[in-house]
Amino acid sequence: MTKTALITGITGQDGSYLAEFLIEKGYKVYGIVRRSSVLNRQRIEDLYYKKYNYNMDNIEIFYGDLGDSSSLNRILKKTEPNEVYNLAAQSHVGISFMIPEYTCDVTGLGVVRMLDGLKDLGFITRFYQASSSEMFGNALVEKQNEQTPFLPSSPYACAKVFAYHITRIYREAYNMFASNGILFNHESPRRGENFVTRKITFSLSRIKVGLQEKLYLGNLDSKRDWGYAKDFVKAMWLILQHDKPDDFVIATGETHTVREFVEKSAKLLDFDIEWQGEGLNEKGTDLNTGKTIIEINPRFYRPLDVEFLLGDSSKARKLLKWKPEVNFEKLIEIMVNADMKLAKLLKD
Ligand code: NAP
Ligand code: G4F
Repeated sequence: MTKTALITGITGQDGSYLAEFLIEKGYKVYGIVRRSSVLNRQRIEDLYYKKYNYNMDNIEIFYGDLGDSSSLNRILKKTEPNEVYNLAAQSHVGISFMIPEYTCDVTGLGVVRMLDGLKDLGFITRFYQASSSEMFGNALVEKQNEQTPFLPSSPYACAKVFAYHITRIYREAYNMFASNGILFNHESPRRGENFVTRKITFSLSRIKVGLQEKLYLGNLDSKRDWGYAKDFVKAMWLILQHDKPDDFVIATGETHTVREFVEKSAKLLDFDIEWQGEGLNEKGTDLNTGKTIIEINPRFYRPLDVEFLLGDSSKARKLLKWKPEVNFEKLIEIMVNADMKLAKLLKD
């Protein structure tokens, strides 16, 4: 029997890598997409259109929305999936301060809509919830693990804490196989251009070929535990293959500042950055050309930021035998190479 999986958020960074991973494993993948005035299927284009030439044996797409339970129920009923990966969310932390109500609706309540639909249909399905290290907020511990208390610092994180607990509650109350993957930041060439890592590699590459003059950033001293998205989607699958539903932290165990990410990316592109000034007046100048190419713009500061994240994924490493393959340096290299290729194409 072919295993089936339903992915919400299949058009996103993680959804697209997970779809590829599962199809390689022999799954039939169903994906939920939102209606938009311009088709935004770039990340699954190769898979859906080019590789399989609209062949629906491997992948099938349905219109739905996490804000609309009738569409979700209809899709669940029609697909009866063995596994559900709930990846759809308004996933931008900074933007969640601008659209808090919408974020809580989709990122928080959307999860109840999925879980309740599954409960009512009564299928034997394994459910994965995309929980986040943002839930820890500015946790006062050196490394965050499954025991670390949550202290959310944004509407996004607050919605994710709700989603985490409602997943646990459905597991305990209704005996459902519902697990949380508490994933630390993971990046790739498919990362949205307004997340800091991609913004850096995308903008510096464009500056290199003359398509852009400056890169504007916010908090340079914030620290994140950054991994590679392809390594992290494998962990999602392993979480649902475990013998019982449970919650797992997935992280690399290394933390770096945004500033370090800039410096390492710039070096690969032969920029020689010197930092001058402080706070909002800080600037990064390329000593090779004397041009200031990095400036701070207050609009990229958040009303409240998480300054430090560092994950302890010993539980997943022990029980799931998961470990990341790509380290910080290699991740930057992968992203810079992909964005430089793109910038050169755009330039020509
Ligand atoms: P992403 O690239 O922003 O993708 C989000 C996906 O959700 C997109 O496919 C988006 O569709 C879809 N979506 C948004 N609102 C929706 C709605 N109302 N109904 C249906 N679909 C909707 O995010 P990602 O980086 O792949 O992350 C995947 C999940 O993991 C998210 O839940 C995120 O919060 C969580 N997470 C991510 C990280 C990370 O570092 N990447 C870490 C921890 C947790 P469109 O393409 O139409 O916008
Ligand atoms: O890249 P970011 O926007 O990612 P953030 O806020 O850590 O959230 C991402 O990871 C979470 C897991 O921990 C996910 F749950 C979430 O869905 C998302 O995928 O920002 C990282 C850091 C922040 O401290 C931010 O203030 O970079 C800082 N930063 C500095 N300048 C900037 C910028 N962030 C963005 N987006 N843009 C800037 O110009």
